[in-house]
Amino acid sequence: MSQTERLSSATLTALPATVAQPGYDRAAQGAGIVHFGIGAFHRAHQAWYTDRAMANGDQDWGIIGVSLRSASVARQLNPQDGLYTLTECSAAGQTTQVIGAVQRVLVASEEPEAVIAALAAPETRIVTFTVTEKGYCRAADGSLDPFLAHHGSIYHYLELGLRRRQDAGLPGLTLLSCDNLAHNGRQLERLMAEHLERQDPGLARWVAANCTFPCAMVDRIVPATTAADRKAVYAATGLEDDGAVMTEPFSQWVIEDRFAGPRPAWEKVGAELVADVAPYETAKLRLLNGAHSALAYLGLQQGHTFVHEAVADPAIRPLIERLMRQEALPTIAAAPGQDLNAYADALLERFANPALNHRLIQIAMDGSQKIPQRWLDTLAQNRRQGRPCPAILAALAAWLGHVRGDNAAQWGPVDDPKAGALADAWQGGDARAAIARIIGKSGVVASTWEPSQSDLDFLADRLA
Ligand code: CS2
Repeated sequence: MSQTERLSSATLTALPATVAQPGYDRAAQGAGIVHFGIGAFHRAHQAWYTDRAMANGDQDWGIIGVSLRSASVARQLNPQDGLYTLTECSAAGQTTQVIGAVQRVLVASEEPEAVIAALAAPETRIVTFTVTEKGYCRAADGSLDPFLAHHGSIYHYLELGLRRRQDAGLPGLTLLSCDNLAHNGRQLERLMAEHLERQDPGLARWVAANCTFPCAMVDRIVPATTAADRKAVYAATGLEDDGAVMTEPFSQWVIEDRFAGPRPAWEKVGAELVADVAPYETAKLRLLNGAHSALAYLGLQQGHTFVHEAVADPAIRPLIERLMRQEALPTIAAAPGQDLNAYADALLERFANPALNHRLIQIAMDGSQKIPQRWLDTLAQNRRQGRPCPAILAALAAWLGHVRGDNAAQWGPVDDPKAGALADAWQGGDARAAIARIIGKSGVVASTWEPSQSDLDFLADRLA
């Protein structure tokens, strides 16, 4: 065998015994799931659970992945028959396995008909989404931005696929958002309804009667794969893998039990099916993601590159502890048995994982889409309860500095769909004016919170 042979169905037999392979006959599996946004996170999370479910005896839950625009994942995975490796990294070392749940990847902008046909296939029962916060096409007031929704969005393809199902008399679908939005299922349901009310009210009624939109909390830290990671995977497997994903050992998926039809028995392979996801989702967004974004902006400000460096910095660590335990935690009504202090302890340990090399700049992207559910809702609730939030305010000041361009010399231009509007808000350089243009009722960022006079003093002082 040549040294540069690539992972595929044909080369699986060449893998060493240390690399676990799909525990089921891939060729015998139909596809039951269409997934939009087949990035590294999906491959390390929902696809990993689904792979385990099929190894556990579930049949016909193969995944057809869809990228809305970029052909890069299709180029990585299609020549590999959808196969890729997942490597769990911790201080104790790395374990690599091959995941077989993904059957193929479609690029919607290049082959829209194939995407519509996959959505309309009788065997498709579930559509899952990891299209990131900006993929939901929300305007600053939270409503659907019709311009964004009309141009190659999930809504466009769903409309065409669901209409074909309606016309064919097929059952509806479960549309399962796996993005880090508050009440993600309810938001997708509302935004989809707004789109269909404009396009086809009859289809809107059919969707309301035949489809469901469960909420879900998804959690696994998945840093972007680097060239060095691919080399390590090659060393462990003897095969090139362009689709390799690196992740932590931890994983959690809490799903609202609200399916329109059949589903894999994900609960038998580690997922939790519950009546109400809200306490898990709120805790995850405000503690994990809230702390993550704070580490990103405060860490970049202090010259760090990775999460594990920022969380170990004595100038940052107390703020992260405070943000989680004194600011976010009191705003969450825990579910029975949910121990939020233990959750915060576990998060600090996960952030400290020295083997993950999770880049702060990766978390720093798209802040305008992330901070509302990570920080601003927490600030609003604490305001009502009369509790000060100096840690979140310090993080917010660091973000405002980031979008002003404070880190651009080292890390390049601000990566955010609202980068232009954020830069415009900073024109003139006056911090108070910029803050007013960025946060508030008609600001760039959708906000349930507005700074008080003393918050403004605090922020402006830090930005001086
Ligand atoms: C991170 C998340 O990039 C980010 O914004 O906060 O991707 C985070 O790693 C995941 O939500 C963890 O489950």
